[in-house]
Amino acid sequence: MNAEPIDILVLAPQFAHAQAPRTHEYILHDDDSIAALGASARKIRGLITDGARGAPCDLLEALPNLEIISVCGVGFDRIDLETCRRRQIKVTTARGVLSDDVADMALALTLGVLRRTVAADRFVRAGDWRATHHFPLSTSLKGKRMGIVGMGDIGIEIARRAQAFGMEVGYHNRRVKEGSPLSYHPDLITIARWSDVLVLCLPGGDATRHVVNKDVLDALGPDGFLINVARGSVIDEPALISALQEKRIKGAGLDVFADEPHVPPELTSCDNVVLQPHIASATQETRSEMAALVFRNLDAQFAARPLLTPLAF
Ligand code: 8YV
Repeated sequence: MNAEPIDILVLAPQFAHAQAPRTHEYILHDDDSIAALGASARKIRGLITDGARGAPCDLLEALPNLEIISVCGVGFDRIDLETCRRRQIKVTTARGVLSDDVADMALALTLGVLRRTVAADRFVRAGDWRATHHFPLSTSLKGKRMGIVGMGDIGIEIARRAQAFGMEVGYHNRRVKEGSPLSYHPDLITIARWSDVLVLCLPGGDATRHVVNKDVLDALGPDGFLINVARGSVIDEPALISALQEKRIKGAGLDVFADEPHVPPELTSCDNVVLQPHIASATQETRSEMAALVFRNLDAQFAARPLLTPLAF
């Protein structure tokens, strides 16, 4: 351990207090308001945050000596990158370690909605099996087309899994993935029209806000399903609710919402949706790898070594 402890502000305590190995000694400040930090604010050299909390402008303004933001997640839509660029604050993410679990969740939601496993569980618990002996037929994955929006690390893993289920996979991305054998669709309407299951795993933020709107949902159509493991902000949620209520799409599997943890009652009362509380990366294994990576990046920064997973921006 180096002699001089380094002050770190913690906005994501569940990660910072994990038993992650570290080579520096850190003083972890859990104060969640800038006022509570008081004079300590000047000492803060690192910030641990997550996708939900990010690093807004007013917080960065209050931390004049901040050098690095270590994000416990891959989403950086709530980080004020403009300020980071101007002040040369480095940003690292948990890129790589959570792709498998998030991809698993995309498939779990796909199975939940198409095979209706969650509705069938409710059916058994309610005693309806005994009463009616009949649960309605569901939908096969095999032979269906899955359109993936956002072909990054997570999209690649979703594609591999979907192919193992016998699905045909296509994708939409800002750029064509050179060498990918999957069919490329140049815009959201085109891929929605092509897909039976449209899976969203694109970055959040201003550039993608409400890109899944009424027109995209109508292109997906009455036999189509929507899966979202990206950010709630990418969907126009009221448009999704109308599409579900009016059966203009067949179902949805959602891990993320526009205003978490508030989920509109129109969604919780809807039978053709499966809802999760933003837990795609929330397994013991992945969360401890994410915490370890957070500290490995901080250790690298304070030992003047190259960062492991720097964000290029
Ligand atoms: C985490 C996420 O749930 O990686 C992301 O951006 O949204 C998730 O993996 C989140 O960072 C923890 O709050």
